[in-house]
Amino acid sequence: MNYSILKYQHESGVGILTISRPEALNALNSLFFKEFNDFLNSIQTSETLKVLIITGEGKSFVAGADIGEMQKMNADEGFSFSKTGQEAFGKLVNLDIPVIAAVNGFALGGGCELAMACDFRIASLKAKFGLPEVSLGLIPGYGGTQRLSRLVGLGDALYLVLTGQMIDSSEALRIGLVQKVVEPEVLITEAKNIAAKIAEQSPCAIKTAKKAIRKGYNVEIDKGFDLEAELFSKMFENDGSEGMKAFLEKRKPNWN
Ligand code: CO8
Repeated sequence: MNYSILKYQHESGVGILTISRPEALNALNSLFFKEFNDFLNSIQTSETLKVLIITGEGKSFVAGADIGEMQKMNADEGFSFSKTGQEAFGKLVNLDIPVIAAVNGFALGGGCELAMACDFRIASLKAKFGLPEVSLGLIPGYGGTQRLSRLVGLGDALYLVLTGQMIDSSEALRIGLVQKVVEPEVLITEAKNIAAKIAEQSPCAIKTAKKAIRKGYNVEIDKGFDLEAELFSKMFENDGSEGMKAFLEKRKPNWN
């Protein structure tokens, strides 16, 4: 895989994808989406990758969609740029494996939307979050108007989008936009430790738990319970029997 904006390392089941366009604070342009789609296609069939971490190079996670590129667009091009981002982030959400955003700096506009499309977010004390699109005469267009309220509730979503205000990582933690805040120097180590903990578990249980939560979140709760029971029962024909047997035999499980 030869990319100009993305850098990728994979070790012991944990992949780290770094968005590297620091001269523009890692702003998302068309080339990014081309490379990101290629990357997501390439990992979909990986049998060794168990967790993906996404981070940014330099002082920014991602400072938004590329304003210079968007400024030249008409409404049709804007629609298609929005759809490109929504589809790519949708593909990320639908990966079988968990995805952790390790937010090192600015996560603004499309960058905050990318972080929200990950399964959860670990932030450095230096991270800053915001959806400042209204200050550009725009609105969030990569899923932000829909995902933010689902993550933090209606009031905080409306507050953040309508004021365009940037918040620090402590405030992001308070409203539930991030799950953990750490010192900048240990951000990647902490993300790797969490990823390693997940990578130890049954890959089938991890994939199935993610599916139950993600799919169940978008349906009526009774349908979610049905989905859970169906997926739960399938685990008995998979790693469930080995996991419970290993517990009773006081040994480590050998996952399928
Ligand atoms: N796009 C393009 N270039 C950018 C972006 C961006 N989003 N953000 C920063 N840059 C560039 C700057 O222009 C500057 O370039 P140069 O050195 O050539 O002048 C370089 O990065 C460094 O930036 P600054 O000098 O501004 O760095 P500061 O530390 O002074 O400020 C900020 C950092 C506060 C992050 C500031 O750069 C900023 O406000 N950036 C823009 C943030 C923003 O508004 N983001 C939202 C963009 S809109 C969006 O994301 C919509 C998503 C949905 C799209 C739907 C499709 C239609």
